[in-house]
Amino acid sequence: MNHRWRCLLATILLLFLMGSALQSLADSGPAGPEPFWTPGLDLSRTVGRSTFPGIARLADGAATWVIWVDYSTGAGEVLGRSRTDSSSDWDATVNLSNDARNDEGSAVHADQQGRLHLAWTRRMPEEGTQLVYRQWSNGEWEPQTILDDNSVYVPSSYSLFFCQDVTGTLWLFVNLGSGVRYTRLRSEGWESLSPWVYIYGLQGMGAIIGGDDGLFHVAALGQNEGNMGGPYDPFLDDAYYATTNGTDWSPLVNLAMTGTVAFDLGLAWDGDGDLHLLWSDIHPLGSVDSIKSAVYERVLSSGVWSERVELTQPNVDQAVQDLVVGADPDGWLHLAWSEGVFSGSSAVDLSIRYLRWEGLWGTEAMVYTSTLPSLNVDMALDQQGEPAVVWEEGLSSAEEVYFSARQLLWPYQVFLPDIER
Ligand SMILES: [Ca+2]
Ligand SMILES: [Ca+2]
Ligand SMILES: [Ca+2]
Repeated sequence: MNHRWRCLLATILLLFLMGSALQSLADSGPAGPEPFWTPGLDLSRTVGRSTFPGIARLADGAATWVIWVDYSTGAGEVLGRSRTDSSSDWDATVNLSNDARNDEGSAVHADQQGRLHLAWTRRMPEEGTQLVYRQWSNGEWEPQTILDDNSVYVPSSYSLFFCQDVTGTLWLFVNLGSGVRYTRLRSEGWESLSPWVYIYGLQGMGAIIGGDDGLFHVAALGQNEGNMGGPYDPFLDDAYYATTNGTDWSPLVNLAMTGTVAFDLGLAWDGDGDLHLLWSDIHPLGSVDSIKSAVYERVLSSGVWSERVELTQPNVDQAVQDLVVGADPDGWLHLAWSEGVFSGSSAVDLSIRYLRWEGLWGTEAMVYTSTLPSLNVDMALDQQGEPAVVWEEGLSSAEEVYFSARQLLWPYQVFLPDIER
């Protein structure tokens, strides 16, 4: 076909498409924008396992960072990739740990001053355990700082939680089993870590959030128990709640009780000042206590906890795994989770789903549909309250880190995909 014919055909096609678009606009009247999840983008693309992604958006909206732990060199490394939000163009992957020892358990947080805070655990048998910190500010990563140097090799990486208190001070909580300690960021840097405190009944922190009351509110895993207080399934957990000022802790209260066990936990304040505590139950086949696999919620309003409510739409053989929940600047809540179906005793076809709360929980949306495991979802919200999620995708020997963002598309708008550089 010669050039003139191609130009003519292209012009005819364009006129046809414009006509169709105008016709559909006329048909639908003043249609609003439609929410749309961008196709899952593989951000890691390494030969080894790429796991436990975290996502943070800078407060000024300039960039999004995705951080994960990668095993392509044998020992774990903390890798990161960023996108300038105005261009949707992902920069090359950077190695943020870059150390022969095992770097794992990363946590990332964007503060209101436009900085990123990154912490992780560095371990090596015979060489002990370190808590490593790195800050991104003024457009670059500062050198690594060692916040704690322990000659003991601990059996797993620490669970790390960045959290702001009511005054805006940033805290880093460090959890290992029933032990918790913290450090606070001062103008001269991080304080020395507080001594370990051991919390009766605590089997692991799931989420922590600062409150207007000056306390931190904690969702935690503790012993699975029934009405008589005794254990149902000693190897499974229930969802517990406590408050702390960092040093002193209230007793842990079991919010799950009978009929469910807890696997993953989330916490968020809504715009009315009510606290939502969510947990996932993954064990209907492994526990006499679990009725079904689902995401459950209880809400603390004026000092009273609501009854347990199932948030996920019930599906046949539903298999829910992990979840993440967050609040946007308007006080609406956003929930993303991993859900598939049970096939025999294992969960298959795990996909990523999304639900938002605007006074009531809305209708489930699919973020990413997959026949491979889609797990360990994390989420960040922009100033307009639009979420972006990351998760690990693939078999448990070859996961990659995937990204998808919710966008509002007007009927005549064209989706421009993220670019893999
Ligand atoms: Ca990989
Ligand atoms: Ca390393
Ligand atoms: Ca229970």
